[in-house]
Amino acid sequence: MLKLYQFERTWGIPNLSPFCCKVETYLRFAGIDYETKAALPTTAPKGKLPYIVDDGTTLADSRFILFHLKSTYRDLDDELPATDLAISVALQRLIEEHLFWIALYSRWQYTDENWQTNKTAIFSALPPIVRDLGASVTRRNILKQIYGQGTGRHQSEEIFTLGKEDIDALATFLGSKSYFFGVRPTTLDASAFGLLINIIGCPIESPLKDHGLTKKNLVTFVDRIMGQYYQHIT
Ligand SMILES: N[C@@H](CCC(=O)N[C@@H](CS)C(=O)NCC(=O)O)C(=O)O
Repeated sequence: MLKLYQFERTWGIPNLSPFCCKVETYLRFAGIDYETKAALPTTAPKGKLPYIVDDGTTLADSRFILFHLKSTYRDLDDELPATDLAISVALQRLIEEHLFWIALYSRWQYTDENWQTNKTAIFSALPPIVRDLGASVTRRNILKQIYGQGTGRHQSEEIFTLGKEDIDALATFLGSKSYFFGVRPTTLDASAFGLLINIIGCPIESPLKDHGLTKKNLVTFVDRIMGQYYQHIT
C-alpha cells in the first residue's frame, strides 16, 4: 500500500505541514488507499516533507506526488476546462510559493510565543539535548530561507499586507461555491485546504490568521473538508 511520509499529527489538524496536508487531502478526495508514516525532513530524499513510497517508487515534493497519483490512480482535474486548469495552477503557485512564506514567517519568526508553540509541536518528541540543538539549527536555517526568498526582508506589517491580499484573492475566487471550481473537489482545493487550515485552524496567532477568520466562506470551506474527510483523526 502507498506510504505517505509526513510530520506526526498535532494541533488536531491533519498536518502542520501544508504540503503534507495537501497530499493527504488529495488521497482522501480521490479515495486512494494509503498509510501514513511519521517522519522528519532530515531523512527525506529532498530534505523536505512530504514524500511517498508507492510500489517500490519513491517520490518527493507534493507536485510530483500528485502527478503520480493522477496518472496512476485518479485525476480529480480531468473534467476541468483548460482555462480553469490555468487558474488552478496560478492559484496553487499563489498558495504554495507566496502565501506559504507568510505563514512560515508567522510560525518561525513573527513572535517568540508562536516560535515556542511551533517548536513544541515539531521537536518535543526528540530527546532534550537533541531537541534544543535541532530546534535552533533548524530555526536558523528556516530564517535564512525566509530571508533568501525575500519575505524576511520586509517589516511584519508589510508582510501581512501581502498575505491579506492573497487571502482576499482566495476568498473572492471561492465566492459562494463549495469548492473552488464548483461542487467537486480538485487539486486546488487540496492545496488551499492544506495551507488555510494551517493559517486559520492552528494555534499560531497573527494578523494573517485574524484576517482569514473574517472570511466566512474560507472558514466554512475548511470546516466542511475537516468534517467530511477528516472526521475521525486524533
Ligand atoms: N515544494 C515542496 C515543499 C515542501 C516543504 O516546504 N516542506 C517543508 C514542510 S512544510 C519542509 O519539509 N521543510 C524542511 C526544511 O526546509 O528544512 C512540496 O510541494 O512538497
